[in-house]
Amino acid sequence: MARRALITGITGQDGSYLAEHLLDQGYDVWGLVRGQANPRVSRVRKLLGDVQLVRGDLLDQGSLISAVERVQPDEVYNLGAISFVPMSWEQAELTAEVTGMGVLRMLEAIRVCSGITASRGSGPGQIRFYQASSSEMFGQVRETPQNERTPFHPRSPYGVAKAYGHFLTQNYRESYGMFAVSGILFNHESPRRGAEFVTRKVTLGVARIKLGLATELRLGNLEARRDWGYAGDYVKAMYLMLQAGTAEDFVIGTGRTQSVRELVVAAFEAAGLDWERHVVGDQALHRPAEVDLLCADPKKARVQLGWEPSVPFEELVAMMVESDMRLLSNGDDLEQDSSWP
Ligand code: NDP
Ligand code: GDR
Repeated sequence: MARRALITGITGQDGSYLAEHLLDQGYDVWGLVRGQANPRVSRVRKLLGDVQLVRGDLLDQGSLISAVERVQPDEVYNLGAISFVPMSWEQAELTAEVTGMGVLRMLEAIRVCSGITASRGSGPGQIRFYQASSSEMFGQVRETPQNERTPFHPRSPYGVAKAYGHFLTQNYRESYGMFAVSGILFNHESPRRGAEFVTRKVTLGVARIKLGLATELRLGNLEARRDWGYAGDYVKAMYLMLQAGTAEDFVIGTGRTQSVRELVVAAFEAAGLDWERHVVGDQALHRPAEVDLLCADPKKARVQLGWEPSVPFEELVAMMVESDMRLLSNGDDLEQDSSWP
């Protein structure tokens, strides 16, 4: 019988790539969707025709228990979250509930449905659990590159909520013997990236300027450095972590770091534009506390999982610019709230 996976966050960037990858592996794929008339659900239906949907919300314990009972998954990938860092200052409590407590609710749903207690731990045939942890947990780093042993110092309510989910996943593994792991993923991008994140904001901005739809692009901190990879590669690492012989956490990234300024230069160059004529610095788009430098040490994943990134930074940026040029040339565009930092 085909293995069965349940993905929370199926309507997001990673959810779509992971679903495609698992379908390719012959999985029976289910996605958890929320809301009454969530417009992103119809997009998922079109993009991922073979995925089955089950209703549920990370804010609602009962709905997660019902979803696990109905789907009877072999693997659960918990990608659902409020994932935009600036939003986590504006709605810190909601972020804690969805991004942090949501992990507890999902783990409890698995524990209850599997009949696991402290005295009766997890056995063979158990549900395997993947938690989408983040390099944002490192925050203000004292060492670079960052690996699985680097201490956390999160700099946003989002990072704090992710750290809670991370430690809780570790704790359920240690308390109940559950196969529960976290991937500490560094920034990963694609043409499906949300328009509010800086890579997509820049590539959409470049495409609009190139096509004469805009003249300027307002940005915040150009000096922050990130380790940017391709989302299609990173979902494969999630899958590999759940196929491993032992339950362990892994850092996933490229091992290279670029500044936002370098991202801007690469994107404008890809369209043959001079960035200095169009980019406007905006103090209002700076964050209350910034993560200045992230750079992964993905050695453990390379050695133990055989995982390697395949798309270099410049190629990734060019891919996104090209895709946004095509999108806008077809008369489509994405709504963007320009007040978000
Ligand atoms: P997206 O923001 O694209 O997707 C987030 C998903 O979470 C959406 O499908 C959204 O569904 C869902 N969601 C939001 N609130 C709830 C809720 N209350 N109940 C159930 N689902 C909910 O994120 P990405 O795909 O980029 O990231 C996937 C995960 O990986 C996230 O947890 C993110 O924090 C984490 N991460 C991402 C990295 C990256 O660089 N992309 C790096 C490291 C970690 P809806 O359509 O209903 O809003
Ligand atoms: P990040 O991604 O916060 O790293 O979180 P984002 O793309 O939002 O920011 C990256 C860096 O760019 C700087 N920046 C701007 N960012 C945005 N969004 N808009 C701007 O105008 C702008 N100008 C400069 C930011 O200050 C920051 O330093 C992402 C999310 O996917 C998280 O969910 C995930 O956990 C982490 O990556 C790893």
